[in-house]
Amino acid sequence: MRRSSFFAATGGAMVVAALPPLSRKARASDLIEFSLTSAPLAFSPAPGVQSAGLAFNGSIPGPVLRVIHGQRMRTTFVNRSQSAGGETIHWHGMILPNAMDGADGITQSPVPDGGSFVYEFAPDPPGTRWYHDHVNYGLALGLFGIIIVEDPNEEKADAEFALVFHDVPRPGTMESAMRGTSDAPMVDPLDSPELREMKRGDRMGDEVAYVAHCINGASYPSTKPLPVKVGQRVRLRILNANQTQTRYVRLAGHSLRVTHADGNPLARPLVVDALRIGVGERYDAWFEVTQPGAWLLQGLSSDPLAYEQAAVVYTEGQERATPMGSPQSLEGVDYFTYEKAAGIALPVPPEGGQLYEFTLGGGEWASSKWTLNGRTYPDTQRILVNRGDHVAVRFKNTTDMDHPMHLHGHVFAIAEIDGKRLERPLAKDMSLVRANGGTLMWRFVADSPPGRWLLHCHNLIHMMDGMMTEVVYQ
Ligand SMILES: [Cu+2]
Repeated sequence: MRRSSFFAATGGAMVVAALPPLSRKARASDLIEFSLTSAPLAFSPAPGVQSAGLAFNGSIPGPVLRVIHGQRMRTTFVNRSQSAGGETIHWHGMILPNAMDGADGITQSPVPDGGSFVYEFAPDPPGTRWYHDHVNYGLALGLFGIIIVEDPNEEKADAEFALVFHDVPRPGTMESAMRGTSDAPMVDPLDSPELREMKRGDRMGDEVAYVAHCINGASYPSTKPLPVKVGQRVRLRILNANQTQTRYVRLAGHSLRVTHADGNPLARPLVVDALRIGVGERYDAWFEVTQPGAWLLQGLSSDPLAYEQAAVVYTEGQERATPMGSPQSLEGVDYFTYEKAAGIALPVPPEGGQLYEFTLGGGEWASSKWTLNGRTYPDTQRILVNRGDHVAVRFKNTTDMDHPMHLHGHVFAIAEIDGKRLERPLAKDMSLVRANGGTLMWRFVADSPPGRWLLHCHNLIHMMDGMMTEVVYQ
């Protein structure tokens, strides 16, 4: 007999309460049902900032969905967004039937306003994944959330928090960035490789201006604090849902023990001072509370508004203490990189197989083209595979921006960076390819369900301006 259990994913303000463990009833169910409704949401992420967004179930980010690996999940999506182009839900980082992938115009038609669609699959692999709209600007306006696929065999934390870093775009800024005429500056923190590679007089044209920097939908000091206790080992599941920018994340007074990259376990945890999280990436980072106090968890940048992207971590009785913060700089900060990570805990795809090479280009001033080998989607070269093929994809970035490259429906291994082979490849579904000549190579086995799987830059501007292709199972 199949048992089923229904959770109304509730709306309202997102509370950074420690994530509750699943109820006994939910654990005993074979099938978990969720309901997600998209609709316009007027919200104020910071004092004086009014924003017209789109939300799942009335909150930005949408509710944290949680299932146990092995359970099936059925999600009824109802679109009340009033968007002309419709919406879909993409399950980012999941290996799932192609028809459930939510790729607009590829695996399904967009769900029109007033329509609905049922997504059903067994979420795999376990880890911190996310879900988001895959049509036009829906993602930038707020249609995203974290989904946790719990691995029952994993080390348990004493407390766990899901944190979405996202930023609210200034109205019209996405459109001007797509035309390549944006006046928004780059805002990476001082001493970041991104900022160091900027040349004098660089006119970006492609940056998006943000009016508020949020953690779970609010700016500091309105962010919900994270209550912890002395002696706890705390697990943070962090998503960068910003559409265009890398985030450096630091917790003052603590190092972070990174155990998972994009939800996939590292062979060995890596202890760092800060995370470096590209667009769409997730990291699981742990810390220990060894003494009473109050500390800021911050997203670092050179943007004067950046102080707003922070939340207080405090022990009982320290609610009113002035929290310890970190400088808005990376000088002397040991931050996470793919090269430092101890690598994959999954079988490493063997070397060899078909190699595909893509030069990442475009992004000239006043141009609305971002390209793969000089072409924009849908005229880009496809990767044609037969099930079981070994595939290698090498990117060469000739532009002056990093590109967060993403593949739907697969976990790949980052096998080589800037021509250097990684001793232990890193299992990911996102990968930042360094600007100004950087190269990066993926290896994967084409053993996902057959279909058409998008491969694209997850910078929303670059994706919509053409930096996209498909892996097609023949
Ligand atoms: Cu890009």
